[in-house]
Amino acid sequence: MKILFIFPPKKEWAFKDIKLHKKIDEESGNYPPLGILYVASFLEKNISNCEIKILDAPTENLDFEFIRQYIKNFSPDLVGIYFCTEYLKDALRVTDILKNENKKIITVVGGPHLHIYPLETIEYPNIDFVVYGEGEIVFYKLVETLIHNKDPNQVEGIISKINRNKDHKIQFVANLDELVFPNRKLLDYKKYRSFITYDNPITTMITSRGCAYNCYYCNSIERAKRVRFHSPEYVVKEIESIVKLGIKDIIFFDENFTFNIDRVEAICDLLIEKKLNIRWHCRSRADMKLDKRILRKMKEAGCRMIQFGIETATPRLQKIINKHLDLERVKKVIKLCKEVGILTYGNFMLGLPTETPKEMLNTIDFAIKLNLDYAPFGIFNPLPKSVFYEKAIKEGIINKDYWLEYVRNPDKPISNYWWPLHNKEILNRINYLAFRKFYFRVKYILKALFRKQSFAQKFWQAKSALKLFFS
Ligand code: B12
Ligand code: SF4
Repeated sequence: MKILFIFPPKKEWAFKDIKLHKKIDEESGNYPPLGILYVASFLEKNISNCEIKILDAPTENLDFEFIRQYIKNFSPDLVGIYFCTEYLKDALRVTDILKNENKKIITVVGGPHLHIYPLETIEYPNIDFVVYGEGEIVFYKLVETLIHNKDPNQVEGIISKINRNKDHKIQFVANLDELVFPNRKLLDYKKYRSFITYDNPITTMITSRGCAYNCYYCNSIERAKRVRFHSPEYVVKEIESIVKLGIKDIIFFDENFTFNIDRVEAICDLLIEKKLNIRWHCRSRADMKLDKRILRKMKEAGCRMIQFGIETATPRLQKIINKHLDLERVKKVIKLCKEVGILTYGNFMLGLPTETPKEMLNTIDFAIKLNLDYAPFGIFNPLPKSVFYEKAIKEGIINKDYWLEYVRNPDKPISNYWWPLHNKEILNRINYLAFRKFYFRVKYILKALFRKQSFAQKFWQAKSALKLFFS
């Protein structure tokens, strides 16, 4: 069986006119489509006689015409397409191209969009199967069933036009170590680059799945999942396989890499013992058990940067978003990171429900005072299926389910993306101000110039900064 996976081109975003974010996104690098890699690699390992290819359109700069031609030449039996809600239109366009070229191609869609809108998606005419949840085992079972001419509608986690009315349950992988390392060789793996790492090429890893928290702005299905971990041995073996590819910079994209400190310590011990000499970034929360001892060990094991979701400097809003970070603790952890030589990155949101312009300005000043190495600021937009969005619809603050309208008809982009009780112009102005105030300071520029980083990276950052400034 010939199987093709497609990460669609990113052409038409759900939001009509958020320009700043789009520009930053374009400048920030490109990351391997890890979800597809996991699914493809599991299949590759467990089923022989399948020819597997992946097209990562954004990284390879492929347009829809290229995809059409590729399908003609490769002539796949089955195509798996990654769906993300904010680029739904592009993903649907890929399914249309596939069926226009050859009605017999089986189209299977998966990814985060299907975690939240599986039934709406199966309504589209050119989609044969939806994979509901984590895809490795479900997709493998589907392919096996198709190869042996059995009934695909019986596979748990598969939604089709025939079985859509059944009671479907989202699928998770119980034991992560039963999975297969993503086979990065299925991609042109040296092409992946990140704006903020020490050097390039980079790759990404997920060493745990799920999340133990419930931030009200979040729509990740992660928040509904039990946290599951890869064992330290599995993680370090995967890292060894990456080092063999000649890649030294790794970003761990786990929601919270430091959730289990004992596991972090065990991973660090193994990395130190094996002298793997890599540089890695991870994401954490400031209220984890990060003390000087563990941070020192992380640094010794190659940790270069920690990303913290701080979101707001207003204690009242920390409660409203159900994050409850103690801002004194945030200051302390950032200070500790600096003392041991780990770079810090803080995410912030502007325009949270009930936030005043003064509070937004205060958050910007807080980020500056923390002296973070990177601090992206985004305008809060209520995400579909997040607690904020659902509640606002119920209470009439948002007067229609515009995400559902968009999901049913993505030809009409979303224009009112911010919290409705805020003024869009003010939000935009504060958002630009945040970037200007944070990044265009003499102190910050000097710090960036002296940051330990490859020369090529510094050059890229300087060029992008100028581009953003003049735009
Ligand atoms: C790393 C990351 C990125 C990276 C890299 C993305 C990439 N190339 O994979 C960058 C920074 C580029 C990025 C960009 C964006 N991201 Co992002 N990102 C993540 C993050 C933190 C991890 C993704 C990951 O690797 N997960 C691990 C893998 C194993 O899980 P997975 O991708 O879901 O894949 C599993 C299943 O979904 C399924 N599956 C996935 N693909 C396919 C394909 C087929 C055919 C099948 C059968 C199954 C299948 O099986 C996989 C294995 O179990 C997630 C949050 C999260 N925890 O998942 C957000 C997340 C995916 N991102 C999100 C968003 C909104 C974006 C942006 C739109 C942000 C923006 N405004 O620009 C862009 C969109 C880019 C795009 N075209 O998709 C949302 C998506 C929400 C949604 N409903 O679609 C998430 C869930 C975060 C959130 N809660 O808001 N992101
Ligand atoms: S935003 Fe909050 S709830 Fe969502 S995945 Fe991250 S930590 Fe969990």
